Amino acid sequence: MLFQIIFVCILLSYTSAQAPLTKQYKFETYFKANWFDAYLFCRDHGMQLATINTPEEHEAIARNLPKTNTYPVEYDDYWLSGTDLAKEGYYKWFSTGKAMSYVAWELTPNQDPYSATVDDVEDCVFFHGVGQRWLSTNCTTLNYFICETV
Ligand SMILES: [Ca+2]
Repeated sequence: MLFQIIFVCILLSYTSAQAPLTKQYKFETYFKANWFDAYLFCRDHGMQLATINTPEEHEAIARNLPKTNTYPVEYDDYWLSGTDLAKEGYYKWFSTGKAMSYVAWELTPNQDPYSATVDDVEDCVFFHGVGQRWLSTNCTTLNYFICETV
């Protein structure tokens, strides 16, 4: 009996540590939606708008991003659930309520690390298909989006 309890505990901790590898994504490319509709669509389908918590999750999305255009701009942009709508400059994952433990912002030349992400217009985070990094833009922009398993 004691052995069984210990085994279950080890199994649970192993499963927890490996959680990012079991996450499944749905790249929604049938239609574009604003950030709010994207969030609602994912929830309505038993999933949540994607979060990226580790470099491995970032790579998994980058590797599997659908090519929706033809060369040279093959990749569109995809909403993630990051936003600073609640508090300017403090980006969190709206799907989980968690602060960003890992970030992969894309900065263009001449932008300092903060000017790109702190304003009251560009409040929602998307995965920039061409740059393979994150940017923020107006939440009413129409984009494809990524749902993930809860
Ligand atoms: Ca903002």
